[in-house]
Amino acid sequence: MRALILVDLQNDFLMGGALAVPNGDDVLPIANECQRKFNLTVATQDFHPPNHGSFAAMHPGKQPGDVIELHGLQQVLWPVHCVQGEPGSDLAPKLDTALIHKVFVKGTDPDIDSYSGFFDNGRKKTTGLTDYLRHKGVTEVYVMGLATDYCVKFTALDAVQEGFRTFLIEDGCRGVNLQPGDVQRAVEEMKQTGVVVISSDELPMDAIV
Ligand code: VGL
Ligand code: ZN
Repeated sequence: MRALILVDLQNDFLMGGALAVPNGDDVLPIANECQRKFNLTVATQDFHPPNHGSFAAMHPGKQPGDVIELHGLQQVLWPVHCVQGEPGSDLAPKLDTALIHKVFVKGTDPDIDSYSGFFDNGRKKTTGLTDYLRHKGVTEVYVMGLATDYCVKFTALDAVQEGFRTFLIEDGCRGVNLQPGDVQRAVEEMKQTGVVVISSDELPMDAIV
Protein backbone atom coordinates (compact mmCIF):
# COMPACT_ATOMS: atom_id res chain seq x y z
CA MET A 1 0.00 0.00 0.00
CA ARG A 2 1.25 3.46 -0.95
CA ALA A 3 0.40 6.81 0.58
CA LEU A 4 0.94 10.39 -0.56
CA ILE A 5 2.04 12.86 2.13
CA LEU A 6 1.33 16.51 1.27
CA VAL A 7 3.50 18.72 3.45
CA ASP A 8 2.31 22.13 4.65
CA LEU A 9 0.38 23.35 1.60
CA GLN A 10 -0.89 26.31 3.59
CA ASN A 11 -1.58 29.96 2.79
CA ASP A 12 1.34 31.34 4.79
CA PHE A 13 3.83 29.37 2.67
CA LEU A 14 2.28 30.59 -0.59
CA MET A 15 2.41 33.87 -2.49
CA GLY A 16 1.47 36.77 -0.20
CA GLY A 17 1.83 34.61 2.92
CA ALA A 18 3.86 35.39 6.04
CA LEU A 19 6.59 32.89 5.14
CA ALA A 20 6.10 32.64 1.39
CA VAL A 21 8.30 29.97 -0.20
CA PRO A 22 9.53 31.19 -3.61
CA ASN A 23 7.30 29.71 -6.35
CA GLY A 24 5.48 27.65 -3.75
CA ASP A 25 2.18 28.05 -5.60
CA ASP A 26 3.61 26.03 -8.50
CA VAL A 27 3.24 22.80 -6.54
CA LEU A 28 -0.54 23.06 -6.03
CA PRO A 29 -1.56 21.74 -9.47
CA ILE A 30 1.04 18.98 -9.07
CA ALA A 31 -0.42 18.05 -5.68
CA ASN A 32 -3.91 17.89 -7.17
CA GLU A 33 -2.73 15.72 -10.05
CA CYS A 34 -0.69 13.38 -7.82
CA GLN A 35 -3.58 12.76 -5.46
CA ARG A 36 -5.50 11.11 -8.27
CA LYS A 37 -2.83 8.42 -8.42
CA PHE A 38 -3.14 7.38 -4.78
CA ASN A 39 -5.78 5.61 -2.79
CA LEU A 40 -4.54 7.24 0.40
CA THR A 41 -3.47 10.85 0.83
CA VAL A 42 -2.64 12.58 4.11
CA ALA A 43 -1.58 16.16 4.71
CA THR A 44 0.48 17.89 7.36
CA GLN A 45 -0.42 21.31 8.73
CA ASP A 46 1.95 23.65 10.56
CA PHE A 47 -0.31 24.87 13.36
CA HIS A 48 1.34 27.18 15.87
CA PRO A 49 -0.05 28.92 18.94
CA PRO A 50 0.41 32.73 18.75
CA ASN A 51 3.32 32.59 21.22
CA HIS A 52 5.29 29.87 19.44
CA GLY A 53 9.01 29.81 20.30
CA SER A 54 10.03 29.65 16.63
CA PHE A 55 8.71 33.18 16.06
CA ALA A 56 11.42 35.86 16.03
CA ALA A 57 8.85 38.22 17.57
CA MET A 58 8.96 36.16 20.78
CA HIS A 59 12.67 36.91 21.25
CA PRO A 60 13.43 40.61 21.76
CA GLY A 61 16.21 41.84 19.49
CA LYS A 62 16.05 38.80 17.19
CA GLN A 63 15.18 38.77 13.50
CA PRO A 64 13.77 36.08 11.25
CA GLY A 65 16.69 33.97 10.01
CA ASP A 66 18.61 34.28 13.29
CA VAL A 67 19.44 31.02 15.03
CA ILE A 68 18.96 30.61 18.79
CA GLU A 69 18.89 27.79 21.29
CA LEU A 70 15.31 26.96 22.23
CA HIS A 71 15.04 24.62 25.24
CA GLY A 72 18.29 22.92 24.26
CA LEU A 73 17.69 22.67 20.50
CA GLN A 74 19.02 24.85 17.69
CA GLN A 75 16.16 26.86 16.30
CA VAL A 76 15.96 29.03 13.19
CA LEU A 77 13.66 31.97 13.92
CA TRP A 78 10.79 32.66 11.53
CA PRO A 79 8.24 35.38 10.97
CA VAL A 80 4.95 34.76 12.77
CA HIS A 81 3.24 32.15 10.56
CA CYS A 82 0.56 29.46 10.51
CA VAL A 83 -1.12 30.69 13.67
CA GLN A 84 -3.98 28.46 14.79
CA GLY A 85 -7.34 29.81 13.70
CA GLU A 86 -5.91 32.41 11.32
CA PRO A 87 -6.31 32.17 7.54
CA GLY A 88 -2.53 31.81 7.09
CA SER A 89 -2.71 28.35 8.66
CA ASP A 90 -5.50 27.14 6.36
CA LEU A 91 -4.75 24.66 3.62
CA ALA A 92 -4.53 26.41 0.25
CA PRO A 93 -7.96 27.05 -1.31
CA LYS A 94 -6.53 25.81 -4.62
CA LEU A 95 -5.64 22.47 -3.05
CA ASP A 96 -8.13 19.73 -3.69
CA THR A 97 -8.94 18.58 -0.16
CA ALA A 98 -11.74 16.17 -1.00
CA LEU A 99 -9.28 13.27 -1.37
CA ILE A 100 -7.27 14.03 1.79
CA HIS A 101 -8.08 11.31 4.32
CA LYS A 102 -6.57 12.96 7.37
CA VAL A 103 -4.65 16.10 8.33
CA PHE A 104 -1.88 15.85 10.92
CA VAL A 105 -1.14 19.08 12.79
CA LYS A 106 2.31 19.86 14.15
CA GLY A 107 4.12 22.68 15.93
CA THR A 108 1.30 23.08 18.45
CA ASP A 109 3.60 23.12 21.51
CA PRO A 110 4.95 26.66 22.02
CA ASP A 111 8.21 25.27 23.45
CA ILE A 112 9.34 23.17 20.50
CA ASP A 113 9.18 23.32 16.72
CA SER A 114 8.11 20.44 14.53
CA TYR A 115 9.37 20.34 10.97
CA SER A 116 8.61 16.67 10.46
CA GLY A 117 5.09 15.41 10.01
CA PHE A 118 6.00 12.45 12.25
CA PHE A 119 7.71 13.91 15.36
CA ASP A 120 8.62 17.23 16.96
CA ASN A 121 12.21 18.39 16.51
CA GLY A 122 13.24 16.77 19.79
CA ARG A 123 11.59 13.51 18.70
CA LYS A 124 9.73 13.52 22.01
CA LYS A 125 6.14 13.44 20.77
CA THR A 126 4.62 11.81 17.74
CA THR A 127 1.84 13.26 15.64
CA GLY A 128 0.31 9.81 15.21
CA LEU A 129 1.23 9.64 11.53
CA THR A 130 3.28 6.44 11.77
CA ASP A 131 0.55 4.53 13.58
CA TYR A 132 -2.06 5.81 11.16
CA LEU A 133 -0.08 4.72 8.10
CA ARG A 134 0.84 1.31 9.57
CA HIS A 135 -2.77 0.71 10.51
CA LYS A 136 -3.72 1.35 6.87
CA GLY A 137 -1.09 -1.15 5.72
CA VAL A 138 1.14 1.48 4.16
CA THR A 139 4.69 0.42 3.32
CA GLU A 140 5.64 3.14 0.79
CA VAL A 141 5.24 6.88 1.18
CA TYR A 142 5.60 9.61 -1.43
CA VAL A 143 6.41 13.02 0.01
CA MET A 144 5.92 16.43 -1.60
CA GLY A 145 5.14 20.00 -0.55
CA LEU A 146 6.76 22.92 1.28
CA ALA A 147 9.44 23.56 2.14
CA THR A 148 12.03 21.21 0.64
CA ASP A 149 14.79 22.25 3.03
CA TYR A 150 12.68 22.12 6.22
CA CYS A 151 9.41 20.30 6.64
CA VAL A 152 9.65 18.15 3.52
CA LYS A 153 13.20 17.07 4.35
CA PHE A 154 12.51 16.16 7.96
CA THR A 155 9.29 14.37 7.06
CA ALA A 156 11.08 12.27 4.44
CA LEU A 157 14.03 11.49 6.75
CA ASP A 158 11.67 10.39 9.53
CA ALA A 159 9.66 8.28 7.06
CA VAL A 160 12.84 6.35 6.22
CA GLN A 161 13.64 5.95 9.90
CA GLU A 162 10.12 4.71 10.60
CA GLY A 163 10.69 1.95 8.07
CA PHE A 164 8.72 3.21 5.08
CA ARG A 165 10.13 2.96 1.59
CA THR A 166 10.27 6.68 0.91
CA PHE A 167 10.06 8.66 -2.31
CA LEU A 168 10.48 12.39 -2.82
CA ILE A 169 8.42 13.89 -5.65
CA GLU A 170 11.01 16.54 -6.41
CA ASP A 171 9.02 18.73 -8.81
CA GLY A 172 6.25 18.81 -6.19
CA CYS A 173 8.50 20.66 -3.74
CA ARG A 174 9.88 24.18 -3.37
CA GLY A 175 12.35 25.39 -0.75
CA VAL A 176 13.27 28.43 1.29
CA ASN A 177 17.03 28.56 0.51
CA LEU A 178 17.83 30.71 3.53
CA GLN A 179 21.43 30.00 2.48
CA PRO A 180 22.04 29.49 -1.24
CA GLY A 181 22.24 25.75 -1.97
CA ASP A 182 20.10 24.66 1.01
CA VAL A 183 17.54 22.97 -1.24
CA GLN A 184 20.20 21.08 -3.20
CA ARG A 185 21.89 19.97 0.03
CA ALA A 186 18.55 18.85 1.45
CA VAL A 187 17.83 16.69 -1.59
CA GLU A 188 21.36 15.22 -1.37
CA GLU A 189 20.88 14.41 2.32
CA MET A 190 17.56 12.73 1.60
CA LYS A 191 19.13 10.64 -1.17
CA GLN A 192 21.98 9.62 1.09
CA THR A 193 19.53 8.51 3.76
CA GLY A 194 17.73 6.26 1.31
CA VAL A 195 14.99 8.47 -0.09
CA VAL A 196 14.34 7.73 -3.77
CA VAL A 197 13.99 10.99 -5.70
CA ILE A 198 11.46 10.90 -8.53
CA SER A 199 9.46 13.29 -10.67
CA SER A 200 5.66 13.37 -10.62
CA ASP A 201 5.45 12.08 -14.19
CA GLU A 202 7.18 8.84 -13.09
CA LEU A 203 4.41 8.01 -10.64
CA PRO A 204 2.95 4.60 -11.18
CA MET A 205 -0.59 4.81 -12.53
CA ASP A 206 -1.92 1.85 -10.60
CA ALA A 207 -4.10 3.75 -8.21
CA ILE A 208 -7.66 4.07 -9.00
CA VAL A 209 -9.89 7.05 -8.98
C1 VGL B 1 8.27 25.30 7.73
C2 VGL B 1 9.65 26.88 8.62
C3 VGL B 1 8.84 27.03 9.71
C4 VGL B 1 7.97 24.36 6.60
C5 VGL B 1 7.43 25.42 8.82
O1 VGL B 1 6.79 24.02 6.40
O2 VGL B 1 8.92 23.94 5.91
N1 VGL B 1 9.38 26.02 7.63
N2 VGL B 1 7.73 26.30 9.79
ZN1 ZN C 1 6.38 26.66 11.41
